[in-house]
Amino acid sequence: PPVIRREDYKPFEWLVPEVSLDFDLGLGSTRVVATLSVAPNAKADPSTTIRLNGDGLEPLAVQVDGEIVSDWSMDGYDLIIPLTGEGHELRVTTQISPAANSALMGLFASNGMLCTQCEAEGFRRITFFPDRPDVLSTYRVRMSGLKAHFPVLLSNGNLEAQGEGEDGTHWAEWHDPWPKPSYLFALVAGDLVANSDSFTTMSGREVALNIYVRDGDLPRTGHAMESLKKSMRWDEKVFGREYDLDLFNIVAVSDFNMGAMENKGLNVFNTKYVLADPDTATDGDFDGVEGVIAHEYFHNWSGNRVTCRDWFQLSLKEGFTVLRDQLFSQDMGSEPVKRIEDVRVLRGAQFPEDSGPLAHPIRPDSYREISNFYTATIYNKGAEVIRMMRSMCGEERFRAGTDLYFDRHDGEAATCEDFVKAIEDGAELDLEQFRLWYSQAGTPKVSVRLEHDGDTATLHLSQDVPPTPGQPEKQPMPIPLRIALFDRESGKHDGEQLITLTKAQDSFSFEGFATKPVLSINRGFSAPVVIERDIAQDDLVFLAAHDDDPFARYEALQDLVVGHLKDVIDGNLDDSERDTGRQAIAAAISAVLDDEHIDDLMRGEMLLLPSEGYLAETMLVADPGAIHEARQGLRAYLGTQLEEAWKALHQRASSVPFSHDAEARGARKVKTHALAYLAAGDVDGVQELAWEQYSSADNMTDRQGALMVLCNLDGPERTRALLDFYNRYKDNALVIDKWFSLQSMSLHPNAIEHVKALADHPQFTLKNPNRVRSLYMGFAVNPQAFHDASGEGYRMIADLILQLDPINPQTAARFVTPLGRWRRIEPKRSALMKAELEQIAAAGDLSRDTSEQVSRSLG
Ligand code: BAL
Ligand code: ZN
Repeated sequence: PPVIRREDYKPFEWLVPEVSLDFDLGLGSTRVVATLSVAPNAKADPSTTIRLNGDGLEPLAVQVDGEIVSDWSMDGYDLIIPLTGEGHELRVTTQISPAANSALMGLFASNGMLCTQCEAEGFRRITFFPDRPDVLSTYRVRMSGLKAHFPVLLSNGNLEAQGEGEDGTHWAEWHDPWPKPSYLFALVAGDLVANSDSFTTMSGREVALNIYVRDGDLPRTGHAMESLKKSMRWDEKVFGREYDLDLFNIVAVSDFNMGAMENKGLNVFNTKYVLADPDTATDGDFDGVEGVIAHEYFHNWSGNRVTCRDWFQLSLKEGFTVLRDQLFSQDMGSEPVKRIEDVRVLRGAQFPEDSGPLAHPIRPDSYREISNFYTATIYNKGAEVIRMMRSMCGEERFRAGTDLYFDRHDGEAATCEDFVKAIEDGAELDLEQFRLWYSQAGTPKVSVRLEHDGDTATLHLSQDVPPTPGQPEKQPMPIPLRIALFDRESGKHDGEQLITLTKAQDSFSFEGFATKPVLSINRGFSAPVVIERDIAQDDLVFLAAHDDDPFARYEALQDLVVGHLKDVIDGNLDDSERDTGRQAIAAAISAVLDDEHIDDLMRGEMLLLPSEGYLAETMLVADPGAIHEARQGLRAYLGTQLEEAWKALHQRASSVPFSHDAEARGARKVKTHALAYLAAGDVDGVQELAWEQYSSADNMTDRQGALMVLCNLDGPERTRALLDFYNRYKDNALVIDKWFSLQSMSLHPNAIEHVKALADHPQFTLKNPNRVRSLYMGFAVNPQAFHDASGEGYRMIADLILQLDPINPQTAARFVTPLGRWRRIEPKRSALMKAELEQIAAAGDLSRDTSEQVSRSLG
C-alpha cells in the first residue's frame, strides 16, 4: 500500500458546501443516493475532474447537473468525474450490503439494527465522496425503511420531518446545520428505546437528551445520562463551551470497533461505555462510562466545531479531548487517584509503543492505514503534551489560550500548529522549543543526581531522547519538572518549584540546606518521561512514607519495588540481601496499610505492585519468565508476611455497605487487593474466603474481584464460581465478556488450554470485537501464558490475526503489537515471536491494516 505523507498535504480542489443523502434501508441491501453541490475551491489548484473516494463501491448511476453522464472512470476504488466551470450538482447512486459488512466500518448491521462508523475513512464505504476531514458540508439526510424493523430512524442534527410510506415503510428527514466533515456523519435505524432527559445550557437553551438502547437495557442507562449532564455542565464551567444543537442523541451498539464515536449530535457508543448497574458493572466500568461519555461529548468542540485538517493532526482533537476528559474525571472523583491511573495507562501502553517498532510522534509524518494511528501515543501522550503546556502557564492562562483557539478556528479544519500558536498567543507562553514534542517520538530519559556541599544542594539533570524508527538523532526537549526538597528531620519542604530542563545537561542550585535534602521529582508526573534517579533505598522509603504529593509518594514505593525486583532478576542479591530488600518493602506497605491520612482509594493504588509489562519496559531486554517468578515471589512473601494485616483489611472493608461514595468504592478496591495478596501467599482458608466474597457479593466489583482471585487458583471453588457466574449472566454479553477475559488473564498454569477451549465455546465469535478482545487481548496481556516458553501463546495470537484479518482488519491489526515486542525479549522467545510475524507476513492477501503493522514490526 502507498505511503501517505504529511508534507504532501494539498487542499481539495472542490468545495462541497451541501450534501443530501437518501437511504432506502435494508439489512441485506441499502440503496444510497448522494447529491453533492460542488464549487471550485479558490484556495486550491483548479482541476477539470473531481475525485470521489470509494471503498468497494460500484457507481450505479452518475448524474451531473441533472443529466446522466457516462464519461466517468474508476481509479482503483475512486470515482473520477470530469467537471468544468463553476458550481455543479453531482448525484451518485450506490448499493451496499450492511449485513455483509463484518469490518464494521461504513454502514453495518448489528443485531438487526443498522448503524454507521465513518471515522476515519468509513464514509467512502457508503457513498463516493471526498472523504477527508478538510471538506466541510452541511448534511440533509432522508431515510426510509420498514417500520417494523426500524421503528427509530436517526441521523445528525435535527429531525425536520417524518411520515408513513407504503407497504409498512416510514421515513424521516434530518438536517444538521453545522458544516462537518464526512467522518462525523452518522445514521442509526433500529428497534430501540430511549432514556430521555433534558439539559438547560448556560445561556438558557433547553437541549433534549436521549440515550437509545435495546429494550431490556434501559434500566442500565441512568449512570450514562447523569455522566452526560455532568459533562455538559463541566465543559461550560471549565472551558466555557456550550452545546450548540437542541438535541443530543447517544445510541449504544454491541458490535463496535472503538469505544465510542463523536458524530455530530448523534454519538454512537459501544454498549460497554453506556450500560452500567451495580449488579453487572464494576466501579471501574462506572468510571469508564463516565469518562467516555465525557470524552465524546467534549469532542463537540474539540473535534467537531474545530476539526482536523488531515489525519496527521489526529492528536489535535484526540490528545486535547483526552486531557479534557482526564481533567473532568479528576474533578468528579479523586484527583490523585485519577492521575495515577492515567499514568499507569500511559506507561502500560504508550511507553512500550514509544520504545518499539511502532513508535511515532504525536503528529506522525506518514502512514499507510490511518486506523493504525489511533494509538496511545496520539491519545495519551498527546494529552500529556498539552498537560505540560497547562502546567507551564497555569490554569488561567491556559484557559485564555484555549478560548483563543476555539475563537480563532471555530468552523475550521485546523492543525496541531494552529493549536500551539493559539496557546502561545492566548496564554503568552513561548513554545518554540516545545514544538519538538510534536515532531520527535520516543520517551525522554532524564538522569537525576543530587549533590550536597556546604549549605547548597545541586541538582544535576541530563536528558536523552532515544532513537526511534526514522528518527536516529534527537534534539533536547523542554521538560517541565515539579520538584520539592525535603528536610529529612522534619519531613517537610519549603514549597514546590517548577524547573524546566531545556538542554541536554543542566544543573540547578538551591541554597539553605545544612544537611542533604531528599529530592522529590516529577511530582504529579509533570512530564511524560522516564526518571532515572540515583537515590538511596532509605530515601525512597522516606518519600513513600512522607511525600505530600500523592503521585510522588506512589512513585517512590513503585521505584522501591522496581529496584528490588530488578536486583532479584539480575541475580545481584544473595539470600540475606534479598530478605533485607523484601523486608523494607513489607515495612513500607505495612505503613501504607496503617496510614490514616490516606483514603482507601489511594491506599488501593499504593498496594498495587508494578505490572510485569512495566517491569519489562524498564529493561533493555526482558526475560518474561524471570520477571514473573520474581514478582510472584514478592507477592507471595507479602501475602504471608502481612497475613494478619490483609485479613484485618479484608474484614474491615467487607463491613462497609454498598454505595457509590468514595469510602465504599475504596473499601471494595482494597478488599480485593487484600484477598489477592492472601491468595498469592496461599494462606490457609483463602479459597473459602474468596468463595465467601464471591457468593455473598451484592455488586459486580466484589464478585468479579473474587472470581479473578479464584481463577488464578486450582480448586473446586474455582470451577463452582465460574459455572455460577456463567449461569447467572449468560444473557448479558458485557458480563460474559468478563467471564472470558478473567479466564484468559488468569495465572492458572493451564491458561493456554483454557483459552483454546474457550475459543470453541458457543458464545465465542470472531464477529464481535468486544468478545474477541475479551478472550485474546486478555491473553496477550497475560505475560505468563502469552510468553509461555513453548511459543504456543505467540502462535495462538498469530493464528488469530490470520483468521480475523479477512473479517475485521482493524481489530486484527491491534493484535500485532504484542508480537512486535520481540526485539526487547530474551533471545529464545524473541526468535519465536519474530517467526510468527514472518509467518503472518508470508500469508499474502493481508489487509492494509495488518500488513502495515507486521512490516513495521519486522522492519
Ligand atoms: N474519534 C474516535 C473515537 C474517539 O476518540 O472518541
Ligand atoms: Zn476521541
